[in-house]
Amino acid sequence: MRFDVVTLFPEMVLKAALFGVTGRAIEQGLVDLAVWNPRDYTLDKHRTVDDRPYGGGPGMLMKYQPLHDAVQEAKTQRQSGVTKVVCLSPQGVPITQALLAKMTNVSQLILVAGRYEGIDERFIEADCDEEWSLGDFVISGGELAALVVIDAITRLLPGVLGDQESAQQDSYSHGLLDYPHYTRPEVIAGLAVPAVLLSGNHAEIQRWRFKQALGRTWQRRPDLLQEASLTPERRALIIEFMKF
Ligand code: 9D3
Repeated sequence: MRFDVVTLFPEMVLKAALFGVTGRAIEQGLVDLAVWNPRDYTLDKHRTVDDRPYGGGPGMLMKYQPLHDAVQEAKTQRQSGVTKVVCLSPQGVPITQALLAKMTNVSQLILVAGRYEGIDERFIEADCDEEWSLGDFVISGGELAALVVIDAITRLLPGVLGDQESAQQDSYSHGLLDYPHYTRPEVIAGLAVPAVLLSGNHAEIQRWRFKQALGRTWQRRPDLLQEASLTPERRALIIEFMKF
């Protein structure tokens, strides 16, 4: 899969992507990453990428033409298959694992990172297929969001994770938060590893972990527990969890 990021801070995206899982995927040729700076597509001597909003108000907007030309240049690098253009902005639909999973069959994903107060709406209407957000909080631009998207999609591509990690990913598609994890030593700051994890009883360990996953989801993310998925068996486990 090929990622193209249109950004005023290309080195921020390139450098960060070279770490860890994404860096390895790029080295192995499973992922290609290129960056395009709209400033390189300006036509005036001051290389202007921003302008004032019609109707007034604070801040500046990203101009249409440099963004449009940068995206067109990225499209000339198109592989066989589908190209999608996604704009990252606070007004986008919130990114979910399901949304990202749908993108694994796209061969070129062009991610447009906004800066300033926003982007001329005609660019979003005429040039973008989708508009995505990280969630309901404010960050300073779309670059970190583009990196999040690249990381999360790369992890889903065949051959990127080891067999064990991939299988684990499958088993967490049950939509619950993870259970707590412990490693050596057995006691830290007076806190002991739960006895069941030392028992060697794998059925009991599985039941305890599932109870923890359900209980923590109920406590912290009740929005993830749709009424439908709360079987009588699961309700009983949550009630058992509540007793601690
Ligand atoms: C005053 C209105 N603000 C919009 C909520 C202004 C504004 C804040 C932050 C305009 C642009 C930005 C830059 N943010 C992004 O480009 C961004 C973002 C975000 O701020 N939150 C969550 N997801 C994303 S994706 C891109």
